[in-house]
Amino acid sequence: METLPRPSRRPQYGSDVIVDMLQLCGISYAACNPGASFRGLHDSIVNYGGNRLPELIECCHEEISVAMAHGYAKATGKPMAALIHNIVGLQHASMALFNAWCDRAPVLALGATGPMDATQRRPWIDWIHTALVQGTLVRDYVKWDDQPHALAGVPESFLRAYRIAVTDPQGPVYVCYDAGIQEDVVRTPVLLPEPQRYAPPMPPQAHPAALERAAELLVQARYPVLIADLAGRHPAAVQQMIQLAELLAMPVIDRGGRFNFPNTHPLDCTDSADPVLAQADVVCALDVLDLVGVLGRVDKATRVYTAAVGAQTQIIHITMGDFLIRSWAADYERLPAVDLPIAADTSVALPTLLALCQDRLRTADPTPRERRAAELRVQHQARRQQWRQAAQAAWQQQPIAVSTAVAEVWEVIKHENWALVNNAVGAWTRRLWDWTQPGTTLGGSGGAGLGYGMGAALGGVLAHRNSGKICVNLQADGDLLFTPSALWTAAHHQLPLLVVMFNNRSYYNSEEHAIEVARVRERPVANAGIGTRLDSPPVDFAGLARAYGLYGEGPIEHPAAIRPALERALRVVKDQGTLALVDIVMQPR
Ligand SMILES: Cc1ncc(C[n+]2csc(CCOP(=O)(O)OP(=O)(O)O)c2C)c(N)n1
Ligand SMILES: [Mg+2]
Repeated sequence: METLPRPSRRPQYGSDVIVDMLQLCGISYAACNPGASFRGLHDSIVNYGGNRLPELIECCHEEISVAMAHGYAKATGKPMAALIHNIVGLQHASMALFNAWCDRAPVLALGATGPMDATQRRPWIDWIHTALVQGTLVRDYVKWDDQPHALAGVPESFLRAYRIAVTDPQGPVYVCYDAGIQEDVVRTPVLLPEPQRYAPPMPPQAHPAALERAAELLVQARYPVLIADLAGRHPAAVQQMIQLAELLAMPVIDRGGRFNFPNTHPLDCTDSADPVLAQADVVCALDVLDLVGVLGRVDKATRVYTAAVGAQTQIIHITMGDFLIRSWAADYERLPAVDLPIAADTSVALPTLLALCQDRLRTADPTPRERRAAELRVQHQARRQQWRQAAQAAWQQQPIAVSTAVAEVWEVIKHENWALVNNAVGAWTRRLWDWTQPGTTLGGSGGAGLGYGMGAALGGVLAHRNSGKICVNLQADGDLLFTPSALWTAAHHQLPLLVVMFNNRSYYNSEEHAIEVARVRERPVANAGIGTRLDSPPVDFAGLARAYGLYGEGPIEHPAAIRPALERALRVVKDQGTLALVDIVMQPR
């Protein structure tokens, strides 16, 4: 746990103590939309803390504040705070908290309420904005919520919240501060704890016998397959997965909750999961959120599930997932059949598993593994080649093909030190770009709640602030229309970000469902665009960026116009250190 020296200043008000705790825990940023319920905390951050540790990041919607903290947490592994105004702010924040929850991302949501002493409330507003207990609104999708009753309990409550958020499986926490507690004068000195003595527990190792069994299964396997989802949240685990896969010549399927495996690696089989799974006799899953979903396919129209693996395939799953289950949302997914369930932190279990496999293979004949590795390498190269050819073949198409836009962005950023901080275009980036380093991508929203992209991307930018990294957001149109005012935050705080609009002028996912249903019911497909398309009128996203004082280009409708526009936008990002947006109108998928 990274902690800082105790503040030398003396807290005068309750909210000063909260700032001391934020500083002690090394919280760099607090995103907020303002509100009277935390006016005490606001004053303490800017005047007592000097707007450092944390620095306020002003947002125009609480959903953006939390999405920023969500993206930041994934990019840094550390939580940042989101300050949330009583009941109303919390209702706006709830969607983004749900995303962070499903994505197992640590977010420090700090709310405010009251005063709980009813005699201190102003008429009307303080009453309608007070709830008993406010945290119940989000209790089902935060790991913990609290509302300290008195100032003396604030430090411990804060430490507990921090610790719970960052302990695996990670997740958001919500702590609500009574306006009265924030604004009261400190009469009795509050003892500040030493945070390092309250650090999160060391991550757990797997049961030794279970790891032995896993190693045995893997080395005996005819065709073992590795599937990873959140394991890459520990950057060290990426190298461990590479070593394990190379040792066993295992094809790897990266589910992409975090960056797990380089797409340039010859064992990466992410885009041919089904043929690989069909051959698997042993599957080793690492922190996979929806294992049943990976191991089979559901027909979109009929909802019938077909397994992609054979009934005899042995499944190993190393995960801490069993320790974070709630009843309200079914984000625990379908109960998977697992032959060897192992509760452990993957980054601790993997080196041991690797060593056990190495031991067992010391005298084994390497030929079958070498042969498999060679086959997989050829298949991998062929697939990458096919994708490049497919993109080239589609290059001239108008409307612009998604692959064209993805390929053009790659040409512009490939020599930069880049990070993909939001990726709304699915598979094509993985197919055409080189993803080699941990952290080059951050994964998705987790909860599939729209409005995530721009806020999360800006959280990624905050994480890489002053690092020289070029942050890229491949942004969907419908998603941005939920939270467009995130652009104002980017402008206000000078957050450099290359935004490329993948603008299909549609809530296309929904349009696609409408097409599917109409087809099955033999009704007119032509009506699928009613209530789903965004083309009448088309949104001028470049104009939207300009309205917030930012650089915007587009709409771009010709393939040849993409690259020069991207190059101009990149110059703005680099030279002016601000956000620049290029709006590309393209095919739906
Ligand atoms: C808050 C919220 N409202 C509605 C939906 C339902 N929904 C899922 S995908 C989708 C369309 C998304 O459109 P866009 O972001 O433009 O992406 P596209 O599918 O067009 O690529 C909608 C409306 C949702 N997931 N979240
Ligand atoms: Mg769209």
